[in-house]
Amino acid sequence: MLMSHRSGFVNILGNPNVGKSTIMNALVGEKLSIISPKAQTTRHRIMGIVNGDDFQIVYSDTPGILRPRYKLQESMMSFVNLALTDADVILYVTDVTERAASQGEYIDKIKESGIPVMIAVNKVDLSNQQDLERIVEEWHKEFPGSPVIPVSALKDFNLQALLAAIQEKLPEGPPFFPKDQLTDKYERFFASEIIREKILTHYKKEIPYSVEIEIESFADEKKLISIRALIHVARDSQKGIIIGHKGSMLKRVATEARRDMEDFFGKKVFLEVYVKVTKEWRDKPAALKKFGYR
Ligand SMILES: Nc1nc2c(ncn2[C@@H]2O[C@H](COP(=O)(O)OP(=O)(O)O)[C@@H](O)[C@H]2O)c(=O)[nH]1
Ligand SMILES: [Mg+2]
Repeated sequence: MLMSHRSGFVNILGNPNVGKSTIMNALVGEKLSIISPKAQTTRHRIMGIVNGDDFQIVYSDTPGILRPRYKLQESMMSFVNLALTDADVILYVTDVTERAASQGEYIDKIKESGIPVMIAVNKVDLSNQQDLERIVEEWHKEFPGSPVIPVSALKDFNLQALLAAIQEKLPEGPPFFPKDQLTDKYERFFASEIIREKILTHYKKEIPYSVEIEIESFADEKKLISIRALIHVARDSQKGIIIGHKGSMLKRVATEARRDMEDFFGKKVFLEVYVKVTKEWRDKPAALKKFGYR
C-alpha cells in the first residue's frame, strides 16, 4: 500500500517582535531568518522547508504586520499580504504581552480568508500559569475552533506540540520542493542577512532601518568563499557612523559577520565590506527593485 503524503504551505504571520523568525528557525532547525530585539528585522518572505518521509512543510517567515510609512515598508507589507493568499495553514504568532482583543483589522482579514489558523502564544517563559490560562482563553474566543498553543521558541518549550498540530492540518498531496531543499533563497541572500543582523545589533536609532546590503560578488572556491559586500546607507551622515572611529565599527561588523558566515556555510570565508551612500534608497522604486523588493 502506498503511504499517504501530506504537504502544505504554513505561513507565519503576526505583529513585529513576537518571535516569528525565532519560531521558524526552531521548527526548521536552521538559522534561516535573522533575529533581533528590534522591530522590522525581517524584510522579505523567507521559506524554510521541513521534510519527513511522509510530509513536507513549507514555512514562510514574513515581516511583521505594519502600517507602511515609506516604500520599503509597502513592499514588506505586500509580502505579508501575499502570505495571506497562498497559505494552507496560517500560523498566527502572538506573545504573552499581546491581547487578543486589541489586534485590529488584520485579524479580520485572516478570519475572512477562510484559511485554517493556529495560534502560537510565544514567550511563555515570561508569563505565569494564571495569566497564561487567561490569554489562551481570550485567543480561543477570538478564533473558535482553532488550536491555541503556548510555546517558548527561545527555551524550546512545547514546539513538538505545535509541530504535531501543524502536521494534522496539512492537506494530502505530493511535495512541492525536492526533499533535500531547505529554503527558496540563495546563498547570497543569507550572506547579506548575516551582515544586516550585525548592523541591527551594533547600531542605534534609524541606522539599521536605513541600511541595505548588496552582495557584489560571491565566489565559492575550493577551500574558501570570497564575498564582497556593499552596505548601502540612505544619507551621507550615516556613512561615517557605520564606519566608526578609524573604521572600528565596520571592522567589528565584518569580523562577526565572517564568523557567522563560516558557521552557516561550513567553510572558510574571506569577506570584504564597503559602505556606499545611495540617497534615500528606501523610497526609490529602482533601488528597491535592485535590492529584491517588489
Ligand atoms: N523571552 C523570550 N524571548 C523570545 C522568545 N522568542 C523570541 N524571543 C525574542 O523576541 C525578539 C524578537 O524575535 P524575532 O524572532 O526577531 O521576532 P519577529 O519580529 O516576530 O520575527 C528577539 O529578541 C528574540 O530573542 C521566547 O520564547 N521567549
Ligand atoms: Mg522576523
